[in-house]
Amino acid sequence: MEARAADRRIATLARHLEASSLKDSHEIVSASPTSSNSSSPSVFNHLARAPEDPILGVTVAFNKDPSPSKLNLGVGAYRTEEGKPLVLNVVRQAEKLLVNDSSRNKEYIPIVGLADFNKLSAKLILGANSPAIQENRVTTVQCLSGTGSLRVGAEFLARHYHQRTVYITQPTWGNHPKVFALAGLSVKTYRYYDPATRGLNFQGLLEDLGSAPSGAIVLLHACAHNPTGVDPTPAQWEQIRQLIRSKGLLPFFDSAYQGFASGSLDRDAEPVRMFVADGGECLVAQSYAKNMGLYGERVGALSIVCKTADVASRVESQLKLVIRPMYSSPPIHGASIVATILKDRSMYHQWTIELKEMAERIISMRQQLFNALKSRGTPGDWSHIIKQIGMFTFTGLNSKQVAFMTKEFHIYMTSDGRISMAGLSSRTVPHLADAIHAAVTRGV
Ligand code: PGU
Repeated sequence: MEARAADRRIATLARHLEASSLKDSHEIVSASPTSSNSSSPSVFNHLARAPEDPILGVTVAFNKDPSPSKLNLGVGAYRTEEGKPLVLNVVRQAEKLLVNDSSRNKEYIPIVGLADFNKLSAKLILGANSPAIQENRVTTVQCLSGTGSLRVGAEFLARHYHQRTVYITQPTWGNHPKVFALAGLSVKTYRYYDPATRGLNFQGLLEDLGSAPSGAIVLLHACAHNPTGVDPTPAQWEQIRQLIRSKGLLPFFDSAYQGFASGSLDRDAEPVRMFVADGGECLVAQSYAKNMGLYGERVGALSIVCKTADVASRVESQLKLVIRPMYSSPPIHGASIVATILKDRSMYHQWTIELKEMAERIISMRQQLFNALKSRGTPGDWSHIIKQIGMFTFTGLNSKQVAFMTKEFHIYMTSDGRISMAGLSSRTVPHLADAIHAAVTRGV
């Protein structure tokens, strides 16, 4: 098999480590010829300290801050008006049913996960009446949340797809390039966001995808683009679809926020359904972290929509070979919660209500922050706060301003100026507005 990019990188890294560890072991041998003991240096002595993750590291720094007024707007995780994590009532209800069901056991589930969960997940994203599902052209595997679904999809493509280049939006979620590069794909970017308009650089997007090599994989954020909060309009999606199909590019949707953009699960799935409706192939990674609040349960799904049922079943057989040596089979609990909710009409309905409440609270935070900046007369046009959608606002604040707000106001956010609106409440809006006002007016 042709050496993959990741293999080459790992081999180079291994050679480098080998060279330095050989040197160290030589020194150890001459210092202590008998054997290693507690006074000899660690076999990991050569390791440099790795930096914290740019997103999850924000929480690490936040947790260390003793200030009572500290505010974490880094990670995209929903908080209540009281600033507390939220477990949805419908999730509690499903968990009770599961715990009280003594017929349940803890046996391994299949490599591909729970059958019910997979079927219902495909239905959730592709639509109840999707012809692709009815024709058995979709294979769905339960994975470890959105990240795991992307990674399994990327590993599968690196092994079995002829074109090893993936195009991701500029900018994008910080983990995307790592997930794809370490799976062995070559990562390129396409223009997406225009800082001047704080909107979509549609022309740039069309040009870059238009000049992508035929067959290239294109990562698309299904809705609520992270970090910009800027999505194409339905008409723009249609143009993107035509371009992708005419060039034979392969769409790979990342759906981490279904329901969070508009408050409607169906509306947020429209871009994906538009691509599936044309009969072409695509991949979709789904996460239940945000829309069901199941962050730490790690529940997600990868669906691959194929041309025929026969191809789909062969794809699934190969996905099993990708998954088995990675983690063997996925965990039961989170997927059982999701399946319990999705298959019960009344629980499903209750979920949509709670989801809408979360989406609406975020929208009201946008308005409140916008109003607070307006009332302070903060210089600049802040209308993008109410125009952008989903969990995040891409404020336009630079890394120095962010550092200033952290130091002076104990407000934590990613250095690219992204704030998680879901972490904000009516109580904390004035504090954030004061901080932004100070950062902008003091010429930081
Ligand atoms: N895809 C996108 C676009 C995301 O924003 C995230 C999470 C994921 C996938 C993966 O989520 P899972 O938890 O694996 O389902 N992004 C959040 C959460 C923190 C993180 O970086 O993982 C964020 O704050 O950007």
